[in-house]
Amino acid sequence: MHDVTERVYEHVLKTDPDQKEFQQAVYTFLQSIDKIIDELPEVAYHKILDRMVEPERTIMFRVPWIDDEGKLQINRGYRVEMSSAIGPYKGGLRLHPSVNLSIMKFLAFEQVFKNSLTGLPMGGGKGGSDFNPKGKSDAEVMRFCQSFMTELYRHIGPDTDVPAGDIGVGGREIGFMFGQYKRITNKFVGVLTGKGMDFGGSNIRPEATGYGLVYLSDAILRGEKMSLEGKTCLVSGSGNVAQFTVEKLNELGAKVVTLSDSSGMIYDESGITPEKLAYVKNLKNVKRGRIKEYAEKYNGVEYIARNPEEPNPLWNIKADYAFPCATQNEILKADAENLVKNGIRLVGEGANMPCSVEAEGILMGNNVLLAPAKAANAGGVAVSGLEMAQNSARMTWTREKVDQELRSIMNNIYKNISEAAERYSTKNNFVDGANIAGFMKVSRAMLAEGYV
Ligand code: NDP
Ligand code: 2IT
Repeated sequence: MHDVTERVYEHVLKTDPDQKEFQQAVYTFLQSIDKIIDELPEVAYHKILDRMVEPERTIMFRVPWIDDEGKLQINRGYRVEMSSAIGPYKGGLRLHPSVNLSIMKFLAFEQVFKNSLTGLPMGGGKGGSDFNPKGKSDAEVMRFCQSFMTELYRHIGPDTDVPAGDIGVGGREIGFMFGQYKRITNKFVGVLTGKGMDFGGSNIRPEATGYGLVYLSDAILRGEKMSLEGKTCLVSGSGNVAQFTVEKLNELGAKVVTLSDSSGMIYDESGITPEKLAYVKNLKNVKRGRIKEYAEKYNGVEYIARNPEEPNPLWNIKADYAFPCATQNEILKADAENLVKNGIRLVGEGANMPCSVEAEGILMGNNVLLAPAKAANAGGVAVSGLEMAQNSARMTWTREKVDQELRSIMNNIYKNISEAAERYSTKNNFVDGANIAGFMKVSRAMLAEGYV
Protein backbone atom coordinates (compact mmCIF):
# COMPACT_ATOMS: atom_id res chain seq x y z
CA MET A 1 0.00 0.00 0.00
CA HIS A 2 1.02 3.63 -0.57
CA ASP A 3 2.15 5.32 2.66
CA VAL A 4 -0.81 7.74 2.57
CA THR A 5 -3.47 5.02 2.32
CA GLU A 6 -1.58 2.79 4.71
CA ARG A 7 -1.51 5.52 7.35
CA VAL A 8 -5.28 5.97 7.03
CA TYR A 9 -5.88 2.24 7.30
CA GLU A 10 -3.54 1.89 10.29
CA HIS A 11 -5.42 4.72 11.97
CA VAL A 12 -8.75 2.92 11.49
CA LEU A 13 -7.29 -0.33 12.84
CA LYS A 14 -6.00 1.51 15.86
CA THR A 15 -9.00 3.69 16.64
CA ASP A 16 -11.70 1.13 15.86
CA PRO A 17 -10.01 -2.21 16.55
CA ASP A 18 -13.29 -4.14 16.94
CA GLN A 19 -15.01 -2.78 13.84
CA LYS A 20 -14.20 -5.62 11.44
CA GLU A 21 -16.82 -4.85 8.81
CA PHE A 22 -15.91 -1.17 8.78
CA GLN A 23 -12.22 -2.03 8.46
CA GLN A 24 -13.03 -4.37 5.57
CA ALA A 25 -15.00 -1.72 3.66
CA VAL A 26 -12.26 0.87 4.20
CA TYR A 27 -9.53 -1.60 3.19
CA THR A 28 -11.13 -2.54 -0.15
CA PHE A 29 -11.76 1.10 -0.90
CA LEU A 30 -8.21 2.19 -0.07
CA GLN A 31 -6.79 -0.61 -2.23
CA SER A 32 -8.43 1.09 -5.21
CA ILE A 33 -7.56 4.64 -4.18
CA ASP A 34 -3.95 3.49 -3.92
CA LYS A 35 -3.83 3.45 -7.72
CA ILE A 36 -4.55 7.18 -8.07
CA ILE A 37 -3.09 8.67 -4.93
CA ASP A 38 0.15 9.77 -6.58
CA GLU A 39 -1.83 11.73 -9.17
CA LEU A 40 -3.76 13.63 -6.52
CA PRO A 41 -1.32 15.31 -4.10
CA GLU A 42 -4.10 17.62 -2.84
CA VAL A 43 -5.96 14.57 -1.46
CA ALA A 44 -3.07 13.77 0.84
CA TYR A 45 -2.32 17.40 1.67
CA HIS A 46 -5.92 18.18 2.68
CA LYS A 47 -6.34 14.84 4.44
CA ILE A 48 -9.40 13.90 2.38
CA LEU A 49 -9.09 10.18 3.15
CA ASP A 50 -8.49 10.77 6.85
CA ARG A 51 -11.70 12.78 6.93
CA MET A 52 -13.67 10.26 4.89
CA VAL A 53 -13.14 7.46 7.43
CA GLU A 54 -14.46 9.58 10.30
CA PRO A 55 -18.28 10.00 10.28
CA GLU A 56 -19.44 13.61 10.43
CA ARG A 57 -21.77 12.53 13.23
CA THR A 58 -22.77 9.27 14.93
CA ILE A 59 -25.99 9.11 16.90
CA MET A 60 -26.72 6.22 19.26
CA PHE A 61 -29.86 6.11 21.34
CA ARG A 62 -32.16 4.03 23.51
CA VAL A 63 -35.34 2.64 21.95
CA PRO A 64 -37.81 1.53 24.64
CA TRP A 65 -41.02 -0.17 23.53
CA ILE A 66 -43.77 -2.31 25.06
CA ASP A 67 -44.30 -5.86 23.74
CA ASP A 68 -47.67 -7.61 23.41
CA GLU A 69 -47.37 -8.98 26.93
CA GLY A 70 -47.05 -5.50 28.34
CA LYS A 71 -43.34 -5.91 29.10
CA LEU A 72 -40.81 -3.13 28.47
CA GLN A 73 -38.14 -3.96 25.89
CA ILE A 74 -35.03 -1.90 25.17
CA ASN A 75 -33.07 -1.81 21.91
CA ARG A 76 -30.23 0.34 20.67
CA GLY A 77 -30.81 2.73 17.76
CA TYR A 78 -28.18 4.19 15.42
CA ARG A 79 -27.78 6.78 12.72
CA VAL A 80 -24.33 7.24 11.24
CA GLU A 81 -24.18 10.49 9.24
CA MET A 82 -21.03 9.77 7.29
CA SER A 83 -20.79 12.51 4.67
CA SER A 84 -22.85 15.50 3.54
CA ALA A 85 -20.25 16.61 0.98
CA ILE A 86 -22.53 16.25 -2.04
CA GLY A 87 -26.01 16.38 -0.49
CA PRO A 88 -28.14 15.59 2.56
CA TYR A 89 -27.22 12.32 4.29
CA LYS A 90 -29.09 9.51 2.54
CA GLY A 91 -29.23 5.78 3.22
CA GLY A 92 -31.32 3.00 4.66
CA LEU A 93 -32.30 1.75 8.09
CA ARG A 94 -31.59 -1.86 9.01
CA LEU A 95 -33.48 -3.81 11.68
CA HIS A 96 -31.61 -7.02 12.45
CA PRO A 97 -30.23 -8.54 15.69
CA SER A 98 -26.68 -8.43 14.25
CA VAL A 99 -26.72 -4.62 13.90
CA ASN A 100 -23.82 -2.89 15.68
CA LEU A 101 -21.69 0.21 15.16
CA SER A 102 -19.25 -1.57 12.86
CA ILE A 103 -22.01 -2.71 10.50
CA MET A 104 -23.65 0.72 10.55
CA LYS A 105 -20.35 2.42 9.74
CA PHE A 106 -19.42 0.04 6.91
CA LEU A 107 -22.84 0.54 5.34
CA ALA A 108 -22.68 4.33 5.75
CA PHE A 109 -19.17 4.39 4.25
CA GLU A 110 -20.24 2.36 1.20
CA GLN A 111 -23.31 4.54 0.83
CA VAL A 112 -21.25 7.72 0.39
CA PHE A 113 -19.58 6.44 -2.80
CA LYS A 114 -22.64 4.57 -4.06
CA ASN A 115 -24.73 7.72 -3.82
CA SER A 116 -22.01 9.65 -5.61
CA LEU A 117 -22.12 7.13 -8.47
CA THR A 118 -25.86 7.71 -8.99
CA GLY A 119 -25.07 11.25 -10.15
CA LEU A 120 -27.76 12.61 -7.82
CA PRO A 121 -27.03 15.11 -5.01
CA MET A 122 -27.08 12.77 -2.02
CA GLY A 123 -24.62 12.40 0.85
CA GLY A 124 -24.24 9.14 2.74
CA GLY A 125 -25.61 7.73 5.98
CA LYS A 126 -27.04 4.58 7.48
CA GLY A 127 -28.99 3.65 10.56
CA GLY A 128 -31.01 1.00 12.27
CA SER A 129 -31.30 -1.07 15.39
CA ASP A 130 -30.57 -4.50 16.82
CA PHE A 131 -34.35 -5.00 17.08
CA ASN A 132 -35.39 -8.34 15.53
CA PRO A 133 -38.65 -7.97 13.60
CA LYS A 134 -38.92 -11.74 13.13
CA GLY A 135 -41.84 -13.23 15.05
CA LYS A 136 -43.11 -9.80 16.19
CA SER A 137 -46.74 -8.78 15.70
CA ASP A 138 -47.65 -5.77 13.52
CA ALA A 139 -48.53 -3.88 16.72
CA GLU A 140 -45.11 -4.60 18.24
CA VAL A 141 -43.34 -3.50 15.06
CA MET A 142 -45.43 -0.32 15.07
CA ARG A 143 -44.63 0.48 18.69
CA PHE A 144 -40.93 -0.11 18.03
CA CYS A 145 -40.95 2.08 14.90
CA GLN A 146 -42.79 4.88 16.74
CA SER A 147 -40.32 4.82 19.60
CA PHE A 148 -37.37 4.70 17.18
CA MET A 149 -38.70 7.77 15.34
CA THR A 150 -39.46 9.60 18.60
CA GLU A 151 -35.71 10.02 18.98
CA LEU A 152 -34.60 9.94 15.33
CA TYR A 153 -36.95 12.72 14.17
CA ARG A 154 -34.79 15.47 15.71
CA HIS A 155 -31.78 14.40 13.63
CA ILE A 156 -33.41 14.05 10.19
CA GLY A 157 -35.31 16.17 7.69
CA PRO A 158 -35.89 16.48 3.94
CA ASP A 159 -32.82 18.74 3.58
CA THR A 160 -30.75 17.15 6.37
CA ASP A 161 -30.94 13.37 6.40
CA VAL A 162 -33.40 11.17 4.53
CA PRO A 163 -33.52 7.50 5.68
CA ALA A 164 -35.13 4.62 3.76
CA GLY A 165 -35.36 0.81 4.04
CA ASP A 166 -32.73 -1.92 4.24
CA ILE A 167 -32.79 -5.41 5.79
CA GLY A 168 -35.91 -5.74 7.96
CA VAL A 169 -37.30 -2.37 6.87
CA GLY A 170 -39.84 -2.33 4.05
CA GLY A 171 -43.08 -0.53 3.28
CA ARG A 172 -44.71 -1.47 6.59
CA GLU A 173 -41.93 -0.06 8.77
CA ILE A 174 -41.43 3.08 6.64
CA GLY A 175 -45.19 3.75 6.92
CA PHE A 176 -45.13 3.51 10.72
CA MET A 177 -42.04 5.72 10.95
CA PHE A 178 -43.44 8.30 8.53
CA GLY A 179 -46.69 8.45 10.51
CA GLN A 180 -44.80 9.11 13.73
CA TYR A 181 -42.54 11.76 12.16
CA LYS A 182 -45.59 13.60 10.86
CA ARG A 183 -47.33 13.40 14.20
CA ILE A 184 -44.36 14.81 16.12
CA THR A 185 -43.39 17.57 13.69
CA ASN A 186 -46.76 18.37 12.12
CA LYS A 187 -45.00 18.33 8.73
CA PHE A 188 -45.82 16.25 5.66
CA VAL A 189 -42.45 16.27 3.92
CA GLY A 190 -40.20 13.85 2.04
CA VAL A 191 -38.21 12.87 5.11
CA LEU A 192 -38.19 9.14 4.30
CA THR A 193 -38.14 7.32 0.99
CA GLY A 194 -39.71 3.98 0.20
CA LYS A 195 -43.08 5.35 1.28
CA GLY A 196 -46.35 3.77 0.10
CA MET A 197 -47.75 5.03 -3.20
CA ASP A 198 -50.73 6.57 -1.39
CA PHE A 199 -48.62 8.98 0.65
CA GLY A 200 -45.73 10.23 -1.44
CA GLY A 201 -43.90 7.07 -2.49
CA SER A 202 -42.35 6.65 -5.92
CA ASN A 203 -43.34 4.15 -8.55
CA ILE A 204 -40.64 1.47 -9.00
CA ARG A 205 -38.96 2.15 -5.61
CA PRO A 206 -39.72 -1.40 -4.34
CA GLU A 207 -38.41 -2.86 -7.60
CA ALA A 208 -35.48 -0.46 -8.00
CA THR A 209 -32.58 -2.28 -6.34
CA GLY A 210 -33.27 -5.62 -8.02
CA TYR A 211 -34.09 -4.10 -11.40
CA GLY A 212 -31.04 -1.84 -11.23
CA LEU A 213 -28.81 -4.79 -10.36
CA VAL A 214 -29.98 -6.64 -13.46
CA TYR A 215 -29.70 -3.53 -15.68
CA LEU A 216 -26.10 -2.97 -14.61
CA SER A 217 -25.18 -6.66 -14.90
CA ASP A 218 -26.76 -6.77 -18.34
CA ALA A 219 -24.71 -3.73 -19.40
CA ILE A 220 -21.50 -5.42 -18.20
CA LEU A 221 -22.39 -8.64 -20.03
CA ARG A 222 -23.18 -6.77 -23.25
CA GLY A 223 -19.79 -5.08 -23.00
CA GLU A 224 -18.31 -8.59 -23.19
CA LYS A 225 -20.70 -9.74 -25.94
CA MET A 226 -22.50 -11.95 -23.46
CA SER A 227 -26.18 -11.92 -22.43
CA LEU A 228 -28.73 -13.08 -19.88
CA GLU A 229 -30.94 -14.83 -22.43
CA GLY A 230 -31.24 -18.56 -21.68
CA LYS A 231 -28.70 -18.43 -18.84
CA THR A 232 -29.01 -20.07 -15.42
CA CYS A 233 -28.70 -17.79 -12.38
CA LEU A 234 -28.19 -18.21 -8.65
CA VAL A 235 -29.89 -15.68 -6.37
CA SER A 236 -29.49 -15.67 -2.58
CA GLY A 237 -31.88 -14.06 -0.09
CA SER A 238 -35.63 -13.88 -0.64
CA GLY A 239 -36.40 -10.34 0.52
CA ASN A 240 -36.88 -7.12 -1.39
CA VAL A 241 -33.72 -7.16 -3.48
CA ALA A 242 -33.82 -10.89 -4.26
CA GLN A 243 -37.47 -10.85 -5.34
CA PHE A 244 -37.12 -8.08 -7.90
CA THR A 245 -33.81 -9.43 -9.14
CA VAL A 246 -35.60 -12.69 -9.98
CA GLU A 247 -38.46 -10.75 -11.59
CA LYS A 248 -36.15 -8.82 -13.95
CA LEU A 249 -33.95 -11.83 -14.70
CA ASN A 250 -37.07 -13.73 -15.77
CA GLU A 251 -38.18 -10.80 -17.93
CA LEU A 252 -34.81 -10.78 -19.69
CA GLY A 253 -34.99 -14.49 -20.46
CA ALA A 254 -32.76 -15.95 -17.74
CA LYS A 255 -33.68 -18.84 -15.43
CA VAL A 256 -33.24 -18.49 -11.64
CA VAL A 257 -32.86 -21.74 -9.72
CA THR A 258 -32.19 -20.71 -6.09
CA LEU A 259 -33.39 -18.49 -3.24
CA SER A 260 -32.56 -18.54 0.46
CA ASP A 261 -33.12 -17.05 3.88
CA SER A 262 -31.10 -17.21 7.08
CA SER A 263 -32.45 -20.73 7.77
CA GLY A 264 -31.67 -22.37 4.42
CA MET A 265 -31.92 -22.45 0.64
CA ILE A 266 -34.13 -23.89 -2.07
CA TYR A 267 -32.91 -25.34 -5.37
CA ASP A 268 -35.57 -25.44 -8.06
CA GLU A 269 -33.93 -26.85 -11.15
CA SER A 270 -36.96 -26.11 -13.31
CA GLY A 271 -36.71 -22.40 -12.54
CA ILE A 272 -38.54 -19.88 -10.35
CA THR A 273 -41.27 -18.83 -12.79
CA PRO A 274 -43.27 -15.58 -12.42
CA GLU A 275 -46.09 -17.62 -10.88
CA LYS A 276 -43.77 -19.16 -8.27
CA LEU A 277 -42.24 -15.73 -7.62
CA ALA A 278 -45.73 -14.38 -6.85
CA TYR A 279 -45.99 -17.14 -4.25
CA VAL A 280 -42.61 -16.11 -2.76
CA LYS A 281 -43.66 -12.44 -2.56
CA ASN A 282 -46.84 -13.35 -0.71
CA LEU A 283 -45.01 -15.86 1.51
CA LYS A 284 -42.28 -13.40 2.55
CA ASN A 285 -44.02 -10.01 2.43
CA VAL A 286 -47.53 -10.85 3.63
CA LYS A 287 -47.33 -14.12 5.54
CA ARG A 288 -43.76 -13.46 6.73
CA GLY A 289 -43.04 -17.17 6.25
CA ARG A 290 -39.83 -19.11 5.57
CA ILE A 291 -38.37 -20.10 2.17
CA LYS A 292 -38.57 -23.76 3.28
CA GLU A 293 -42.32 -23.59 2.56
CA TYR A 294 -41.51 -23.17 -1.16
CA ALA A 295 -40.03 -26.66 -1.20
CA GLU A 296 -43.13 -28.01 0.54
CA LYS A 297 -45.44 -26.38 -2.01
CA TYR A 298 -43.69 -27.24 -5.29
CA ASN A 299 -42.54 -30.66 -6.51
CA GLY A 300 -38.96 -31.36 -7.45
CA VAL A 301 -37.52 -28.66 -5.19
CA GLU A 302 -34.66 -29.37 -2.84
CA TYR A 303 -34.41 -27.59 0.54
CA ILE A 304 -31.03 -27.49 2.29
CA ALA A 305 -30.88 -26.15 5.84
CA ARG A 306 -28.10 -23.63 6.51
CA ASN A 307 -24.99 -24.79 8.29
CA PRO A 308 -22.84 -21.73 9.00
CA GLU A 309 -19.80 -23.98 9.58
CA GLU A 310 -19.89 -25.25 5.97
CA PRO A 311 -19.50 -23.44 2.63
CA ASN A 312 -22.92 -22.28 1.45
CA PRO A 313 -24.31 -25.00 -0.90
CA LEU A 314 -26.10 -22.27 -2.87
CA TRP A 315 -22.79 -21.14 -4.34
CA ASN A 316 -21.92 -24.69 -5.32
CA ILE A 317 -24.57 -25.16 -8.00
CA LYS A 318 -23.66 -25.13 -11.66
CA ALA A 319 -24.87 -21.91 -13.24
CA ASP A 320 -23.76 -18.99 -15.41
CA TYR A 321 -24.25 -15.97 -13.17
CA ALA A 322 -24.64 -15.39 -9.42
CA PHE A 323 -26.47 -12.61 -7.57
CA PRO A 324 -25.87 -12.47 -3.80
CA CYS A 325 -28.87 -10.51 -2.43
CA ALA A 326 -28.91 -11.36 1.30
CA THR A 327 -26.20 -9.81 3.45
CA GLN A 328 -22.51 -8.95 3.97
CA ASN A 329 -19.83 -11.64 3.73
CA GLU A 330 -22.19 -14.28 2.42
CA ILE A 331 -19.54 -15.36 -0.13
CA LEU A 332 -16.37 -16.48 1.62
CA LYS A 333 -13.17 -18.01 0.22
CA ALA A 334 -14.53 -21.56 -0.21
CA ASP A 335 -17.73 -20.24 -1.78
CA ALA A 336 -15.75 -18.18 -4.28
CA GLU A 337 -13.68 -21.27 -5.13
CA ASN A 338 -16.89 -23.21 -5.72
CA LEU A 339 -18.27 -20.47 -7.97
CA VAL A 340 -15.07 -20.48 -10.03
CA LYS A 341 -15.01 -24.30 -10.21
CA ASN A 342 -18.58 -24.29 -11.50
CA GLY A 343 -17.76 -21.83 -14.25
CA ILE A 344 -19.66 -18.76 -13.00
CA ARG A 345 -18.92 -15.84 -15.35
CA LEU A 346 -20.45 -12.91 -13.46
CA VAL A 347 -21.21 -12.06 -9.83
CA GLY A 348 -23.62 -9.13 -9.41
CA GLU A 349 -23.67 -7.83 -5.85
CA GLY A 350 -27.23 -6.99 -4.81
CA ALA A 351 -26.32 -7.08 -1.13
CA ASN A 352 -23.82 -4.65 0.41
CA MET A 353 -20.30 -6.15 0.62
CA PRO A 354 -21.45 -9.76 0.08
CA CYS A 355 -17.93 -10.94 -0.77
CA SER A 356 -15.10 -11.17 1.73
CA VAL A 357 -11.77 -9.65 0.68
CA GLU A 358 -10.39 -13.13 -0.08
CA ALA A 359 -13.49 -14.12 -2.07
CA GLU A 360 -13.29 -10.95 -4.13
CA GLY A 361 -9.64 -11.69 -4.91
CA ILE A 362 -10.43 -15.25 -6.02
CA LEU A 363 -13.29 -14.18 -8.27
CA MET A 364 -11.38 -11.39 -9.95
CA GLY A 365 -8.21 -13.46 -10.15
CA ASN A 366 -10.17 -15.99 -12.18
CA ASN A 367 -11.67 -13.40 -14.53
CA VAL A 368 -15.16 -13.58 -13.11
CA LEU A 369 -16.87 -10.28 -13.93
CA LEU A 370 -17.56 -8.70 -10.56
CA ALA A 371 -20.23 -5.98 -10.40
CA PRO A 372 -19.49 -4.40 -7.01
CA ALA A 373 -22.30 -3.44 -4.65
CA LYS A 374 -21.60 0.31 -4.76
CA ALA A 375 -22.47 0.30 -8.42
CA ALA A 376 -24.65 -2.78 -8.77
CA ASN A 377 -27.21 -2.05 -6.04
CA ALA A 378 -27.24 1.73 -6.50
CA GLY A 379 -30.63 1.54 -8.26
CA GLY A 380 -32.45 1.50 -4.92
CA VAL A 381 -31.00 4.71 -3.60
CA ALA A 382 -31.15 6.25 -7.07
CA VAL A 383 -34.93 5.85 -7.15
CA SER A 384 -35.00 7.12 -3.56
CA GLY A 385 -33.34 10.25 -4.97
CA LEU A 386 -36.07 10.40 -7.60
CA GLU A 387 -38.67 10.02 -4.83
CA MET A 388 -37.12 13.05 -3.09
CA ALA A 389 -37.31 15.02 -6.34
CA GLN A 390 -40.97 14.07 -6.82
CA ASN A 391 -41.78 15.01 -3.20
CA SER A 392 -40.10 18.41 -3.56
CA ALA A 393 -42.02 19.05 -6.76
CA ARG A 394 -45.24 17.59 -5.25
CA MET A 395 -45.53 15.32 -8.26
CA THR A 396 -45.82 11.63 -9.04
CA TRP A 397 -44.06 10.29 -12.09
CA THR A 398 -45.38 7.30 -14.04
CA ARG A 399 -43.83 3.83 -13.74
CA GLU A 400 -42.51 4.19 -17.26
CA LYS A 401 -40.76 7.46 -16.51
CA VAL A 402 -39.13 6.22 -13.29
CA ASP A 403 -38.04 2.97 -14.95
CA GLN A 404 -36.57 4.94 -17.85
CA GLU A 405 -34.64 7.18 -15.41
CA LEU A 406 -33.42 4.13 -13.51
CA ARG A 407 -32.16 2.49 -16.70
CA SER A 408 -30.38 5.62 -17.75
CA ILE A 409 -28.76 6.02 -14.29
CA MET A 410 -27.54 2.39 -14.32
CA ASN A 411 -26.19 2.76 -17.87
CA ASN A 412 -24.36 5.90 -16.80
CA ILE A 413 -22.88 4.09 -13.81
CA TYR A 414 -21.66 1.35 -16.14
CA LYS A 415 -20.06 3.92 -18.42
CA ASN A 416 -18.38 5.77 -15.53
CA ILE A 417 -17.04 2.70 -13.72
CA SER A 418 -15.77 1.03 -16.87
CA GLU A 419 -14.05 4.21 -18.03
CA ALA A 420 -12.47 4.73 -14.57
CA ALA A 421 -11.34 1.08 -14.58
CA GLU A 422 -9.64 1.42 -17.98
CA ARG A 423 -8.08 4.77 -17.16
CA TYR A 424 -6.78 4.12 -13.66
CA SER A 425 -6.73 0.34 -13.22
CA THR A 426 -7.36 -2.52 -15.62
CA LYS A 427 -10.21 -3.17 -18.03
CA ASN A 428 -13.21 -4.76 -16.29
CA ASN A 429 -11.88 -4.11 -12.79
CA PHE A 430 -15.21 -2.61 -11.79
CA VAL A 431 -14.27 -2.68 -8.11
CA ASP A 432 -11.50 -0.15 -8.75
CA GLY A 433 -13.69 1.64 -11.28
CA ALA A 434 -16.57 2.11 -8.81
CA ASN A 435 -14.37 3.12 -5.90
CA ILE A 436 -12.41 5.63 -7.97
CA ALA A 437 -15.38 7.10 -9.86
CA GLY A 438 -17.40 7.38 -6.62
CA PHE A 439 -14.46 8.91 -4.76
CA MET A 440 -13.59 11.62 -7.29
CA LYS A 441 -16.80 13.61 -6.95
CA VAL A 442 -16.93 13.43 -3.13
CA SER A 443 -13.27 14.39 -2.94
CA ARG A 444 -13.72 17.39 -5.25
CA ALA A 445 -16.69 18.59 -3.20
CA MET A 446 -14.70 18.26 0.04
CA LEU A 447 -11.81 20.23 -1.41
CA ALA A 448 -14.20 22.97 -2.51
CA GLU A 449 -15.99 23.14 0.84
CA GLY A 450 -12.87 23.71 2.94
CA TYR A 451 -11.90 22.10 6.22
CA VAL A 452 -15.18 20.67 7.53
P1 NDP B 1 -34.87 -7.94 3.28
O1 NDP B 1 -35.00 -7.80 4.75
O2 NDP B 1 -36.03 -7.68 2.42
O3 NDP B 1 -34.31 -9.39 2.91
C1 NDP B 1 -33.11 -9.84 3.43
C2 NDP B 1 -32.90 -11.27 3.01
O4 NDP B 1 -31.59 -11.68 3.35
C3 NDP B 1 -33.82 -12.24 3.72
O5 NDP B 1 -34.06 -13.33 2.88
C4 NDP B 1 -33.01 -12.63 4.93
O6 NDP B 1 -33.36 -13.88 5.50
C5 NDP B 1 -31.63 -12.70 4.35
N1 NDP B 1 -30.65 -12.40 5.40
C6 NDP B 1 -30.58 -11.26 6.14
N2 NDP B 1 -29.59 -11.32 7.03
C7 NDP B 1 -29.03 -12.53 6.88
C8 NDP B 1 -27.95 -13.18 7.50
N3 NDP B 1 -27.25 -12.59 8.49
N4 NDP B 1 -27.64 -14.42 7.06
C9 NDP B 1 -28.33 -15.00 6.05
N5 NDP B 1 -29.37 -14.42 5.42
C10 NDP B 1 -29.71 -13.21 5.82
O7 NDP B 1 -33.65 -6.98 2.89
P2 NDP B 1 -33.24 -6.41 1.45
O8 NDP B 1 -33.62 -7.36 0.39
O9 NDP B 1 -33.72 -5.02 1.38
O10 NDP B 1 -31.65 -6.35 1.60
C11 NDP B 1 -30.80 -7.39 1.15
C12 NDP B 1 -29.41 -6.83 0.91
O11 NDP B 1 -29.48 -5.80 -0.08
C13 NDP B 1 -28.75 -6.16 2.13
O12 NDP B 1 -27.35 -6.38 2.06
C14 NDP B 1 -29.04 -4.70 1.91
O13 NDP B 1 -28.10 -3.87 2.58
C15 NDP B 1 -28.89 -4.61 0.40
N6 NDP B 1 -29.53 -3.47 -0.24
C16 NDP B 1 -30.85 -3.18 -0.06
C17 NDP B 1 -31.43 -2.12 -0.71
C18 NDP B 1 -32.88 -1.81 -0.59
O14 NDP B 1 -33.33 -0.87 -1.25
N7 NDP B 1 -33.68 -2.55 0.17
C19 NDP B 1 -30.64 -1.23 -1.57
C20 NDP B 1 -29.27 -1.65 -1.73
C21 NDP B 1 -28.76 -2.72 -1.08
P3 NDP B 1 -34.29 -13.93 6.81
O15 NDP B 1 -35.67 -13.64 6.32
O16 NDP B 1 -34.11 -15.27 7.36
O17 NDP B 1 -33.75 -12.85 7.72
O1 2IT C 1 -28.04 0.15 0.78
C1 2IT C 1 -28.82 0.94 0.21
O2 2IT C 1 -28.47 1.60 -0.78
C2 2IT C 1 -30.19 1.04 0.70
N1 2IT C 1 -30.55 0.33 1.63
C3 2IT C 1 -31.15 2.03 0.11
C4 2IT C 1 -30.91 3.41 0.63
C5 2IT C 1 -31.92 4.45 0.25
O3 2IT C 1 -31.82 5.54 0.80
O4 2IT C 1 -32.80 4.20 -0.58
